Amino acid sequence: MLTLLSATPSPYARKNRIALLEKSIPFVLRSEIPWESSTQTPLYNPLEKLPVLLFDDGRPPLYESWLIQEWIVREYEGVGPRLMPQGWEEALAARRVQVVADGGCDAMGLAFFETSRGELQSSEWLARQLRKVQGAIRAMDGFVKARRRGSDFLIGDELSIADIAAGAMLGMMDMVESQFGLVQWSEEFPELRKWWEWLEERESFRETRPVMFELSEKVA
Ligand SMILES: N[C@@H](CCC(=O)N[C@@H](CS)C(=O)NCC(=O)O)C(=O)O
Repeated sequence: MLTLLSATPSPYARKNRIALLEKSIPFVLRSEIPWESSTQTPLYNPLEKLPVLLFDDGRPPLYESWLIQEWIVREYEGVGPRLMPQGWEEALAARRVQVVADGGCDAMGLAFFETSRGELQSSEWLARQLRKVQGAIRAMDGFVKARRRGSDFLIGDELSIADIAAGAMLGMMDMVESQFGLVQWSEEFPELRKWWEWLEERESFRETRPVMFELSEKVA
């Protein structure tokens, strides 16, 4: 049985959870708070980050959400939706969307912790990260507008790692917009919002909506 170390608000772990659910692969979900001293994450990932995929047959843990996606796609190639376009150009395009989505989440994470630094907060650093967040959202709007005529999905005609990554990033942005007001995107990008809301109705997305937790220890 597979175990996924996850965090309830994590857009990265959400990508892997959605891929596993879409392919109906059974797994145990273990939710952690990777910023707290009680976390088990460093036991499995020297970078101390979630998600981590654990195997029960002695194989070493797999970490980094894009790498776990690649593993799922390859290992379960004939099971359920492919999640990766077959042609090289389209596969590259899907991975490009994922890079932008993950990078947008990285920048938002840095911005979020910067706001907790009180008088040490750097307005330049915060502005830089939020600019990247806006850039990622704008790029996502472009990807949605550029999708193939007649297709709901970002690359080709089927759900892929691109839609999953974009949806997970926008889910994070939605949570941050409503709970912390660090970003506003819904009004500026109505078509993107509509596409994301459509995606969120999919069962695998509904089952994995992000839930914020309280941090009891100082992180930054
Ligand atoms: N590039 C990594 C990012 C993962 C990441 O930042 N995860 C957060 C949780 S949402 C984490 O574990 N942070 C702990 C830390 O940065 O120390 C991936 O895609 O897996």
